[in-house]
Formats: sequence, structure tokens, C-alpha cells
Amino acid sequence: MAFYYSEPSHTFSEYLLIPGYTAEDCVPANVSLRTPLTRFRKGEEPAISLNIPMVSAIMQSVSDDKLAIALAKEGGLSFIYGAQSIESEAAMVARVKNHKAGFVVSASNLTPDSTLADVLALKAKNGYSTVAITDDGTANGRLLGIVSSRDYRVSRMDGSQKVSTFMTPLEKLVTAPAQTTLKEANDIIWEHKLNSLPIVDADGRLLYFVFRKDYASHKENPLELLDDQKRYLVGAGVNTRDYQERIPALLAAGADVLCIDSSEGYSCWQEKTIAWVREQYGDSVKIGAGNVVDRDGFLFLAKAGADFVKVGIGGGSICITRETKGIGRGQATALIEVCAARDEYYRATGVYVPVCSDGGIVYDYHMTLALAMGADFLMLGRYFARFDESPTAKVMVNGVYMKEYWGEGSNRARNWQRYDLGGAGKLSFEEGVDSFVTYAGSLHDNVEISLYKVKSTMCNCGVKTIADLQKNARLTLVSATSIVEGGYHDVVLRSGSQIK
Ligand code: RVP
Repeated sequence: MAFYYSEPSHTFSEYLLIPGYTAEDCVPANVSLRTPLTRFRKGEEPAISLNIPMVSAIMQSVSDDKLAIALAKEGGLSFIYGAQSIESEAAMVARVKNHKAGFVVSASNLTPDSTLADVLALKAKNGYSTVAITDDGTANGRLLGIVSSRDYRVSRMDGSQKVSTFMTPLEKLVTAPAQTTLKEANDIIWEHKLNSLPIVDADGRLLYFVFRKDYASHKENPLELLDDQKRYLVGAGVNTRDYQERIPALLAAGADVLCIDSSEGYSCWQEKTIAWVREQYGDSVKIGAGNVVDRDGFLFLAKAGADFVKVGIGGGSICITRETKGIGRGQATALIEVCAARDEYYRATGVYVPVCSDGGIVYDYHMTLALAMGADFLMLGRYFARFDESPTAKVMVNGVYMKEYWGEGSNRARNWQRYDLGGAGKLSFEEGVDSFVTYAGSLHDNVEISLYKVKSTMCNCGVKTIADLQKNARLTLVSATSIVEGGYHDVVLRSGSQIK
């Protein structure tokens, strides 16, 4: 006879936190959200920790290099999507690693033979007003000059005029050598009242620009997630098919951590993939695995050597796995059981394997609940898809700005490696939808507000760290009737009132 769980499985919205005693120093400013990303032994530090408990989903519509840079700036980490060629995934990873905080690889480049019309077309296309003029028109060619909006007047000049006639030539530019630090660059910018400072190597090749505004942003982001060479940390998704080719390429590009991307991770394929990584690289390469929804799945992957384990099947906002296949589990119930297994494994072995709650976060308070239930960090798709930095188009739908967001199991993504079990080599049926999410502005502004809410709730619970929240949180299931009580009720909203 089949096994039946005696309890129904629950989602986040069915739980609430009960406040604890709040001491005087328990204020959001004193809360640390630092959390382990990879496994560690009792008494040791994890090889990688996050400064905020957020990672972005391994999805085409979420995690490219642009989002990865924006999120690392806040203290979190992106896993660049794996459903693309090995070369292009590795190139995205390399772009994040080459983006020295505050040092920007030039995005707008032309040759001296280009025309004013070319400058204007480039500006219209990418919005940048500083164009590097190099011998070959590439970002790392020999620097010959710069064109900024101060160098031309559209009303007085002909579009066919050559760049060489109006650019600010190299001899009139202030430049700095390769080893310049961000602090030194900023001093030069202020001393010479510059908007941008080109960093040039010994052969005169352009390496980066430092922009005045980027230095300010660096100072504003003390939680930036950097490696020992002050480069942003970045993760990358891998699959259980082409890992022997993909993983070396991603590591060569500089990936700091990998994650096996699969809708269901309690499988021999994940075990084989991790075993291969251990054979090739020992413990030096970090790789997470998943997704699972129960104790057995967690213990299997922890024993296989996963550096972290992801939890969640069917709870993603774009996911229809439960409808199409009838598998999955309420995210809260899955998380609570897996986190108990993680603690059991830690007690038995002295090895802590962090747990990631993946999918189904709708409200900011769900983040706090997931952490209280034991998650060490959260993977978010829909949340990040709404921001300027996500890779998808911003479109107007019925008078409202939206961003596109589609599941990896949708026909649009065709990520068959994530779903196919038996070597069919194709997406046999859809497990995800193609959708829109409401555009929400910049990642920085949103993450700041969401995490301020998380910290405030933690203070209500009397804790200042995630570890203490996991230990001390008290949670209660709520009845359907009290869920109604939790929203506004028995009032008539004034027009314009907004519920978030
Ligand atoms: P959400 O944050 O609720 O949008 O969920 C994102 C998660 O959904 C991803 O990290 C992944 O685990 C899952 N996903 C991605 N694509 C699909 C699908 O097409 N079914 N599901």
C-alpha cells in the first residue's frame, strides 16, 4: 500500500511568526543577515558566505551578468542560467568577474573613422554618453580619444563628420595606469573635475573606465560580495548532461560556485555529477544540488557531497509541475522537514549543509518565514524578474509597465536538460508558463526595502542574526478565517490606497 502523510502540506501564507522579547539594542541597524552558502565543519568558517540571504534563480529571464553584478553589489549572488551554450554562459561569468567594482569595461566603443551619426546611434541604443575611441573600435583596443556629449553639438554639426575631428584626443585626456586603486582613481577624478577616468595598460590599451557616480555607489554598498581580488562573486547553473565540458569552462571563466539545476534532484544523475566534481577537483570546487522536498532527498544529496541543497518542487510562480505531473509539496512543509534533516545530519557528522528555499516567495514576509523555518538563504525568480537589471524586455500591457518572465520548463525556454529524465533530449511537455510581472524599478531600491522589513520582523522576534531566528522563532499555523482577519477587512478602501 502507498504511504500517506498524515498532515497536509502547507505554504508560507498559512504561517505567522509570534513576537519575542525585544531588547534595547535589537534594532534593524544591528541586525546581520550574513549567512553560509556552502557546507562547513563545526567550528570552521564556510568557504563562501552571503552578506544577504538572497540568490537569483537559474533562469533565462532572471540571471544574466547584469543582474549578477547588481545583486553582488547588494551582498547576494546570482547563478547565471545554464540553458545556453557553454561559451555564452562562460562569457557571462567572465563579464561579472572582469567587472571590478567601480571599474567598468567600456560598453560604447567606436573608431576615429566613425561619424557623429554613429555616436548618436550608439547613444540611442545603449544610453551611455561616454564613447571610447580605440584603434579597432573594441573595449580593449588602443585608446585614441573619448567622445562625450561635451564634444559635439547636434544642431551645429553634420552627421557625417568624422569622430577624429571632434573627439577629445588622448593627449588631452587624463588617464591612469592598470594598478590604480579605486580610491586613487577617485582622487584623480576629483582633482581634475572629471566625469570619467580611463584606465590604460602599458601598451596604451583601454582596460576600464572609472565613473564618478560609480565610486559613490561603491561607498554606498558596504555589503558588496567580493572575492580576495575585489571581484564580484558569481555562481553558475550546470546540468547533469554536459557537465564534463561545461564545468571546466565555467571554472576557467572564474565561476565561484556551481549549482546543479534540476526540477527534481533526488536522482542518480546528481550523485554522478557531484562525484565527478569531487574526483576532478576535490573540495576546491563548490557545487549545490536539488531540488528536494523531504528528509530522504536531503540526506541523499548531503551524503553525495552537495555543498548546499535546494528545496522546492512546484511552488515557483511560473511553475505548473504540480498540475502537469502531480508531484510536489507545499513549500513550508518541505522546508521544515528538510531543515530538520539538515540539523540531524549536522548533529551526526559535524558537517553543516546550508539549505536554500527555492521558489514561491510572494510577499516580503515570506522571506522572513522561510528563514525562520530554517532556510539559510532564498532563491528568487519572480522577485528579481521585475527589476531594471533583469535580462527581459520591459513592455506596456494595458497601460502598466511589465517585465517578461517565463519558466525554464516553458516552451519559450526549452530547457530540456532541467526536466528530461530518460535521454529523450527534448522538452516533451511544458512544466512552466510564459508570463508578465509588474515592473518594479531598480534592484537596489527593492532589496533595501524588502530586507529592512525582514530585519524589522527579526527585531520583533528578539533576534539579530539568521542563526538565532532559526533557533528561537515561534511559528503558528493560521486558520482560513484568521487569514482573512490578517488583511484589511470591514472597511471600504479610499481610491488610490495601495496594498503591497
Ligand atoms: P519564483 O521565485 O516563485 O518565481 O520561483 C522561481 C523558481 O521556480 C526557480 O528557481 C525554479 O526552481 C523554479 N522554476 C523555474 N522554471 C520553472 C518552470 O518552468 N516550471 N520553475
